[in-house]
Amino acid sequence: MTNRRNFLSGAGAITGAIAAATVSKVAMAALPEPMLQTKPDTMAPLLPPNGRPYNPVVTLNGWTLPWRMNNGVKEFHLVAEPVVREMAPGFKAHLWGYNGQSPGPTIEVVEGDRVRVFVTNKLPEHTTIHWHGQRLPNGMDGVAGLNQPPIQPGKTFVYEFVARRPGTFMYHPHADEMTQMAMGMMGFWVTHPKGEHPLIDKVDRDFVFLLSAYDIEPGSATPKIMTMQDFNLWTWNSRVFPGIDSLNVRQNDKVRIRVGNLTMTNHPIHIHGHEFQVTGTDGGPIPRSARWPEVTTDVAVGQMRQFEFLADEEGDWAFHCHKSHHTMNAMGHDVPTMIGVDHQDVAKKITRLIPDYMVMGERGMADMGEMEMPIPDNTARMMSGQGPFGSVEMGGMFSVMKVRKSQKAGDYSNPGWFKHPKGTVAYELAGDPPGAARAHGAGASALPAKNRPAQNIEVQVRKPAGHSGN
Ligand SMILES: [Cu+2]
Repeated sequence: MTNRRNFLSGAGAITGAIAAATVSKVAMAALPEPMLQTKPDTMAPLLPPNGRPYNPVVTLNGWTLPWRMNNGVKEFHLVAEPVVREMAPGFKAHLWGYNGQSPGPTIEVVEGDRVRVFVTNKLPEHTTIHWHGQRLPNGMDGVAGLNQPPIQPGKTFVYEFVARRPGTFMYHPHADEMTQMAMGMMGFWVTHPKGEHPLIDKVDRDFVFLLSAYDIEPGSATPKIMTMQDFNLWTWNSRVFPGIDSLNVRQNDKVRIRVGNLTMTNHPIHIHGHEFQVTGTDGGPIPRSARWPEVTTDVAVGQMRQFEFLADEEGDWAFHCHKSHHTMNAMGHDVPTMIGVDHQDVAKKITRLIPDYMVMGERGMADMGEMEMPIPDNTARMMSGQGPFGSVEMGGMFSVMKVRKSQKAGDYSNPGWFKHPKGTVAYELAGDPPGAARAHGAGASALPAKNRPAQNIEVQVRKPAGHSGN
């Protein structure tokens, strides 16, 4: 961060065109230099000069916006602008965002902080920012036309309010929302509790994920903004697997994951190997007596959820949206189901006309993950990501939580793949399998003749011991 020193020393103010008449003289004198994110890597939280009374959140493949104090007010500067977001290696999208990236930087404050946010508009059209979930004066709520005039291109507006309640929040435009959210304009906001809070526990790792969706044709770079439902890219912090960093934790770390959903559909968020409790919603922390254990929690449109667990099982655990189409990237949605269809003969005829023609999907779509078939430039593979045992066959809203005993205190670098203890990995059976029970009349006979097993396996259903039957 070469900008950091300038920022902290207060040097460098925005000049010229952006210095707009809408900002008062007092505010202009204090306008902080806009900070930019230049790479999609996860950035370590910056240390404010006077320390911080909280454990900062980790925005995977993102960052937290630095602030500066001005007479007891925490000042931030957001710049709404076109950005280029690398969604995965080899695939860059042309989006709109804040301070160089989409999503915009995470804003982190403490309950009771007075916050001043300068918002400079470098988009080709007007915008506003709505502070989703916050208690604030009505005129700071950011709905264009209702609470304020829109911020015209080139202008800077000032929002100021007290962060009254601790919790998980988001920010996004409330002007030409359909376009601006389809283009990636959104960010996360976390208000930490002031001191001890009876319902908000201290955690070792605190991850934030903003869910968004895009419709970008394979080979192109700009989202189709009129799309209502048929999105083809499902992203976490505007990244798709294998472009999403892993969640690296030490064994027995207390982990909190905060999720905000600014897509047009719900997402059942699922973690492997552990049970969690939803400890907070958009409205704040949940009373302890009302929490229950889960392994999947649905995050509906416009909602925020935070859930917590003890990461006590070592390993590489999948963490993903459970809608299977949301763990795939562009392509695949218009492909007919070919399972069980023998089209070798047809393929031979087509190959005479089109030499590069490939038979696809006859045995399912897993081949797609392995074939590495040619795809248009600037396109994320539909399902990919290499793991220690081959292709993970995932895309979109998928990552891995890496729980390690050996992770040193304070070191959350990527430990690589899990080394499974001997005898703890599923293995191929040598020899013949034992008989398997199957439902009457189902199974092999439904397959085309050439795919049927040579013989049916004898069905043996045993009653549980001690059960007298009926
Ligand atoms: Cu989903």
